[in-house]
Amino acid sequence: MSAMEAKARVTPARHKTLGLSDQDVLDMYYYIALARALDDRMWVLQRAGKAMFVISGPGHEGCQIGAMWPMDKKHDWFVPFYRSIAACLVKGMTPRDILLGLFARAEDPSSGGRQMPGHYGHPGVKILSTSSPVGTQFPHAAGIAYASKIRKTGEVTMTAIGEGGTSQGDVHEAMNWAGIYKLPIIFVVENNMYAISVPLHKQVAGGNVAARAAGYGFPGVATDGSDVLECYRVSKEAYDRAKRGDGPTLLEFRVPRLGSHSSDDQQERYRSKDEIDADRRRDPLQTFRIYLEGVGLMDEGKLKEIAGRVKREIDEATDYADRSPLPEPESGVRHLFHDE
Ligand SMILES: Cc1ncc(C[n+]2csc(CCOP(=O)(O)OP(=O)(O)O)c2C)c(N)n1
Ligand SMILES: [Mg+2]
Repeated sequence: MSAMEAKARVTPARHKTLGLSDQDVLDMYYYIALARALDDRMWVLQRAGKAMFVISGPGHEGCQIGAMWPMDKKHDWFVPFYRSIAACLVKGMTPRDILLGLFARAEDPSSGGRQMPGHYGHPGVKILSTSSPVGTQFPHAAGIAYASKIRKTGEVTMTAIGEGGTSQGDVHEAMNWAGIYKLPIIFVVENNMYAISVPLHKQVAGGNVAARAAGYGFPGVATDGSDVLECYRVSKEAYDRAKRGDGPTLLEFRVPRLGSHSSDDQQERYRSKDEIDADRRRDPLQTFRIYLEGVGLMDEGKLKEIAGRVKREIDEATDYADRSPLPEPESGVRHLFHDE
């Protein structure tokens, strides 16, 4: 939605009718701002030669925060993809954890500096490590959800992917399996209309990701990914459904793509200026701020306070990760061979 539509959607305390407190929505905004500032910092560090590669999620933050909000951060599982920064922050990773990965430091919780940046994982907060081949996270997540069901743990699993990744066979096998066994799982597709430079119509037959869920016997819902509260609403429904034992949901969030695919890409080469500008008008950082201002929860002072807090945290995390030691070279083969 655009800024104008965002203004039109400000109804008195829309968040309260969804069961969210004033503090909840302020915290949600804080996480969007934190993820965006972290994203910006990573690009600066890459351009300054401090990091080899960045793949991040500007524009995707609003839907990720809405999706992760209903989850039990300690009990439930998340199987992310490389754009899941905001979701990983809400789940319990810190800016330090993310920047330790960017700098490939020994203390990086995702892989001890062995993986590419953006391959998030954290055993302490039940985030399963991301594999590089897109689509593999779906069967991994379905496997976790199947184990939870057998063990009757009550855990819900959420996984996320881009719309291009849904072309992979793994995705369909996982959804089929999840549908058959009514697994407690939420499949999130963050549709930014491109898979690197390949547009949706050359990647997704039929052009509608959410519609695919019908083939596997569970609901698929398409939502404007720049409307944070609507993303929360559909995610809460999916979460409650999984908890009740009624099975999976496929959530397609149609998100703006504010940046290039990665630091090795330049989207201006294959997208028109008008198209990129139209996406910029749907920035969730802006649309959610408009909502908060509209219901009287945000003003200049509050914005400054949040920006200051975010900057302090990211400066501290950057210094910490920068000073942190690299892995020992001898540790490079750890976990590849059996340790005696
Ligand atoms: C199986 C596989 N094929 C190709 C790649 C290279 N690759 C990495 S990301 C990507 C694009 C994925 O696009 P999409 O799923 O729409 O996610 P987005 O990056 O747009 O968020 C591709 C082709 C890969 N990692 N794995
Ligand atoms: Mg995409």
